[in-house]
Amino acid sequence: MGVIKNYGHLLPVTEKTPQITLEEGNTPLIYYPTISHDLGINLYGKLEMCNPTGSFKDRGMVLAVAKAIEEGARALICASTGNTSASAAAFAATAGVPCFVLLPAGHVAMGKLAQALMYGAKVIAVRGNFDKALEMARKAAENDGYAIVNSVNPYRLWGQRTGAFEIVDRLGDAPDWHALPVGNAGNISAYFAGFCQYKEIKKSTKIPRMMGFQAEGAAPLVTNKPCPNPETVATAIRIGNPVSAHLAREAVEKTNGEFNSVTDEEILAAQRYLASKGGIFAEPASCAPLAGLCKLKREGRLPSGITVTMVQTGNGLKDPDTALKQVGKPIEIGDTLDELLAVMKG
Ligand code: AN7
Repeated sequence: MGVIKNYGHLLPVTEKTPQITLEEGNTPLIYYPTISHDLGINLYGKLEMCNPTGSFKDRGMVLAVAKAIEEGARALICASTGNTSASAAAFAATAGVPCFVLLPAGHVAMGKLAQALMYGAKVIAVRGNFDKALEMARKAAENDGYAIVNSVNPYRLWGQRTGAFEIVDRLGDAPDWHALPVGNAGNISAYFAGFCQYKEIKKSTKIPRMMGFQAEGAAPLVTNKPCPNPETVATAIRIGNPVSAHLAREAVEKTNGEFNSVTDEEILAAQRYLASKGGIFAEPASCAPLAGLCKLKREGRLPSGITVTMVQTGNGLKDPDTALKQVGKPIEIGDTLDELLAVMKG
């Protein structure tokens, strides 16, 4: 059905809002038996990578694009580390509006770049980082007829609240902890707002501790100051000056949550762990929460028996380069059964 049809009654939707959809949302919430056992918790993954463009961005983008059209926009613009651009380009395509996307040149995963180009967006590579590209996009959007669809657009965060609604609808109540990767800090703010909204209308009895994980080389919310030259293998969260920092801080403070950082090595180890023990191949940024939970476990700061949900924000297939650099090559053999049997015997 999609986010607008499913949850429109809880969102700023009117009869005039175009009913755009790519059937985003309604993603699986899966239980990880092996990893839960290892960590001594009940661990669930919200598979946002199962959205139509392979990331969580579709939930907010559908609403941002629908409202932009409702309000008379003639073109969309965004800056992106990759996933926002893929999502914006896809919804622009289905809605029939032009879309301009600004990407940090050379720092976007291959799959995301392919997506934006295939959906037909005008793709512009900026020789600078994401923060700089976002500044440019915001300025350009001041021109008449352009709608900016980054998470500075409030409808993005409204749409992304629906992830929290679905978790509560599925579990029957909110989890104890909710863990997610933090880049521009929109998603953690949106989930917090969603959990609060659901508690207010008595769909849940509690609000989880909001646990935000950043990459060590791009951790402005942990260090409490902007990071002028963010660097991490998790290019999705290679962001030094998050626009929703104030909202994210509020989410963490009000829930007694925390921001923490994990190294690139920890992120990649978590990516292999999630794939090989959980059966889910998520992109590096999406594995920051699991890396963070493992770190807290090592430090003796992960209470046993709690229910934790983590957001698997993007699909591992978007960034095959990073994956292939970590794992061995296939074992190549000739086309004889003897060679195959020899390999199988080890
Ligand atoms: C896979 O696409 O900012 O903290 O421009 O792609 O809400 O920014 C992506 C962010 C986490 C961080 N995981 O979410 C963009 C962009 C993945 C992401 C984040 C992103 P926010």
